[in-house]
Amino acid sequence: MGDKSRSYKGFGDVSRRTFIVGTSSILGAAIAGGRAAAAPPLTPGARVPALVIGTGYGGSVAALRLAQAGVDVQMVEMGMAWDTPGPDGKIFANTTTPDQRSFWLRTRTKQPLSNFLGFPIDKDIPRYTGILDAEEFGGIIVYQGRGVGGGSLVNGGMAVTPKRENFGAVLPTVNADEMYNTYYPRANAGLGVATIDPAWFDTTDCYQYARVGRKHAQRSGFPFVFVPDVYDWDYMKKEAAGTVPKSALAGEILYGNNYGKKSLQKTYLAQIKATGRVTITPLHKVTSVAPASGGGYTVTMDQLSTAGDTIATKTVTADKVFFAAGSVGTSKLLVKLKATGALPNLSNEVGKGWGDNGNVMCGRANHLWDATGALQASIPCGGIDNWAAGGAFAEVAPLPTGIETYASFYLSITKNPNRAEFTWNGAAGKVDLNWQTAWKQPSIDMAKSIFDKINAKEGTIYRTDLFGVYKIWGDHLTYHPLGGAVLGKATDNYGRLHGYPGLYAIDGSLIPGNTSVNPFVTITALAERNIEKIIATDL
Ligand code: FAE
Repeated sequence: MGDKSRSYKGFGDVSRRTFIVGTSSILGAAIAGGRAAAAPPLTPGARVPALVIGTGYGGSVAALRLAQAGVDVQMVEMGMAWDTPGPDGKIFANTTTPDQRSFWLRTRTKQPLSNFLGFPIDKDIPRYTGILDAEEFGGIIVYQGRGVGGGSLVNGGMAVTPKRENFGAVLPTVNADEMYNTYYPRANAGLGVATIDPAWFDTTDCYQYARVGRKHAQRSGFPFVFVPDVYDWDYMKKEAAGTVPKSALAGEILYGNNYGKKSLQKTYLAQIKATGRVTITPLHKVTSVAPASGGGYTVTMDQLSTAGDTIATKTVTADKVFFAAGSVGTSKLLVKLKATGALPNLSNEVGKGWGDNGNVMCGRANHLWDATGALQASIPCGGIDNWAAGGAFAEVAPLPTGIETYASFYLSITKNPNRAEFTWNGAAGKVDLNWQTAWKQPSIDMAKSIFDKINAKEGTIYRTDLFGVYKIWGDHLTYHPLGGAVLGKATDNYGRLHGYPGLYAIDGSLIPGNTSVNPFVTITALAERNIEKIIATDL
C-alpha cells in the first residue's frame, strides 16, 4: 500500500515503489522493493522501444498489449500517481468538500455546477497538481482527468457501447462487424463493465432520483434504459447496507473514487503492472517529439513539482511513440509540433474534427411529491434514449448534495454537428480552439426535445439556479472531448500518423467528435483494434 509516512504536500510525488518510478528521483532510478524489477528503468538520454504519452484508456490499452507482446514500454503521465492517502486517510477528496487534490493547478475551484440555489459555490484552494483539469478555451471549458488512469479517475464510469445502427456515424471507416464481434466485447471485459441489478434499483433509497427520472421519461413516452457502468455493484449494495466504507454513497465522483469504482488503476493498469514490462513515470509532461538522428524519435519532457513548476527537463529516444494524451492533449501536442517545425510533415488534418460529444446539462424542478432523495448514488445508472427521434441521449444524473433538492438533473449527449479546430497561436505560444459557445444551441434544442415535453406533461419547470443566476443550460462545458487527430484523416485507418512511421495516435483524438453515447468504451475498443493491427504489422 502507499507509504503513509510521507508528507501531505508530497503525496503522489513519490509513488508506490513497485512499478511506478518515483518522480522526485531521476527518470531511471532503480525500482526499489516491491515485485520483480519491472521494465528496464528509463534513463535520460536512453533509447527505448516504445513510449506512451498519457495513461488514460488509449494509453493503457496500448501499453498492456505491447507489454504482453514482449515489448518494454515507458508510460509518461503529467498528473500524479494517486496511490497515497492524504491526511484524511483518503486518496481522493469528496465532491462536496473540494481541496487541493481536486483541481489541476488552480487557486479556486471551477465546479461544473457553479451555483446552488443561485449562490456561487466555488472556493479558494491551494495550487496543486490535482485530479480534475477544467481547461479553458475561448468558448468552452473542457474537463479532463489528470493522473495515472486519466479520465477513469474522475468520470462516472458509465460504460456504454453505441447502438449498432449508430456506429457508422461514429467511426465511418471502421469495420463494424469486427468491432461488435471482437473489440467491444474485449473492451467491456477488460474494463469490468456491468449493469445494476434491476430488482435492487427498484427498492434502494440511493436511486430514488433515477426512479423519478424513469417515471417522468416513461410518462412522456421516452424509453428509459439501464446504462452499464464499471462500478462494482455488489460493493454499492454493501455501502447501502452499511458494511463497507462508502464512496458512491458518500458523493464521491468528480475528484476520484476511493473504493467501489473500477478505474483503470484496478483493471488495465493492474494488468500492466503484472507484466513487469511497463514503467510509469508520473508528474512528467511531454513537450516535444521530433525525429532523432539514427532513427526513432527524441521525446522531451518536463518534470513537474506538485506546484506545477518545471524542476527538470529530460529527453529519451523512442523507436515508437504513442500519443495517448487524450483528445485535447494529443491535439495540442501535434498541432504545436507541426507548426513549430518539430514534425512539419504531419497531415493538415491534425487539429481538425474536434467535437464536444454534444454535451449539455440541465436541471428540472419537481413537485413536492416527486422527491429525488437526500441520499443519491453518485454513479448514474440510467438514461433517456431519444437519439433517433430528437438527437439526444440524456443521463439521469445525481445531484449528491446530501439534502433533498426536489431536482432532477441531466447530462445530455446530443447529435451536435459543429466541429472545431485547434490552431497554433505563435504570439501567445499556445494552442487555441475555435469552439464558440453559441455552437451549443443545437444541443440545447435536442435536449429540449426531451425535457420540454416532460415539463409540459408533469407541469414542472427548468431549474435556473445551477449554472448561474437565471441560467437554465450548462452549455459552457464538455466532459467528452473527441477528435483532433481523426482516424482515416490525420492518421491511416489504424492510427498511424501520416508523415512519420512509428508515430501513432491511440486515444479519443481519433474519434470525429461524437460517439452518440458516453465515449470511453469506444475509445478503449478502438485502441484494442488498432494496437492489435500495429503489433501484427509494425513490430
Ligand atoms: P484520457 O483518459 O484523458 O487520458 C489522457 C492522459 O494523458 C491524462 O492522464 C493526461 O493527464 C495525460 N496527458 C495529457 N497531456 C500530456 C502530456 N503532454 N504529457 C504527459 N501526459 C499527458 O484520454 N466517459 C464515459 O464513457 N462515461 C462516463 O461516465 C464519463 N464521465 C465523465 C465525467 C467527467 C467529469 C469527465 C471529465 C469525463 C467523463 N467521461 C466519461 C469521459 C472519459 O473519461 C474520457 O472520454 C476518456 O478518459 C478519454 O480517454 P483518453 O484515453 O482519450
